[in-house]
Amino acid sequence: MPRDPIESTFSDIQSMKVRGAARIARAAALALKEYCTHNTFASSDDLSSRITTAGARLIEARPTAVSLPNAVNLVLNTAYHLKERGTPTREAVRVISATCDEFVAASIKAAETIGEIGAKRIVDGDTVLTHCNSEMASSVLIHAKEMGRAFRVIVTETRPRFQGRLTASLLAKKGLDVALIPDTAARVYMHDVDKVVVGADAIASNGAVVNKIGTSQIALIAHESRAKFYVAAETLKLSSDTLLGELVEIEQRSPLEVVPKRWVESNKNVKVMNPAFDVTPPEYIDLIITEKGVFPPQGIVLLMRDLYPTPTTNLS
Ligand code: RUB
Repeated sequence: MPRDPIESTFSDIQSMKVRGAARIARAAALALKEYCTHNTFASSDDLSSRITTAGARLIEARPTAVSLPNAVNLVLNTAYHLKERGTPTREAVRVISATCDEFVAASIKAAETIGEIGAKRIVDGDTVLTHCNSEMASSVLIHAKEMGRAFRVIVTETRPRFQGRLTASLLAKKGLDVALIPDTAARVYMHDVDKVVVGADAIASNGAVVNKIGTSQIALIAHESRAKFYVAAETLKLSSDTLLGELVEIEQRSPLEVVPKRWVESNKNVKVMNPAFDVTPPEYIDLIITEKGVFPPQGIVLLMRDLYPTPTTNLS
């Protein structure tokens, strides 16, 4: 049977075969491109309606990374406008595919730009802590190394899925001086840390950052130790719906990521909870590094109003 790009990408994202907010967004855009180039459509109306259903399915794969709906909606808006203009189907397919490719190229470029901007904040002698596996945070550290900065990196394991191991091996391959620690050792080592750099799955209009579970604890102890706390994230992570009072949904994942099945079976009275993300309040964040420059968390709302003037309702 031919591969269904929507269902296979849905399952890759849900199972975390594809993970990390930027990669999830790129995978969704490429799935929509494949969907529209490998199917036949009766009209641009038919294309717009079917790609909207496909996009809605992809958005359901994981609820927290706002880059996913932001990427899908960009493609769906293009399809909608092409339909409204009565664009011939073949041309509509061409424009939508080009939009998806441009989105992916812009996302890769944003990671480079964030790396270049963020690297300027790392200086010789620094100890930098990072959590989970963020392409944007890693880009900052790799660019700093390429700029010749001498610093060391501490990476938390990031239970329960151990994404920190991915980060540690990536950075070590790039020649960085890396140590891996259990999440529970973060406070012990924070005394040595000058800066924390993490990524984001969503950024709210008040500057709060949603990222991998454990991030907010690290922010709290960084604050206690007077270490700087930086978030590296493309503007695609801005959740414009939060301007309208919406909350970012925190994904709860399977208890089986935390404990083995036989343990669950022999401890039926224990409820095992596994939230995948948490929220770091703006007061614990020094800077948000984006491809459009660096912002204090309090400045995010202005950036959001510039980039998303009409989120869902006209606020003016
Ligand atoms: C990944 C995670 C990352 C952000 C940012 O969580 O929390 O810090 O997604 O990543 P998960 P990036 O492993 O559950 O997807 O900078 O790569 O977009």
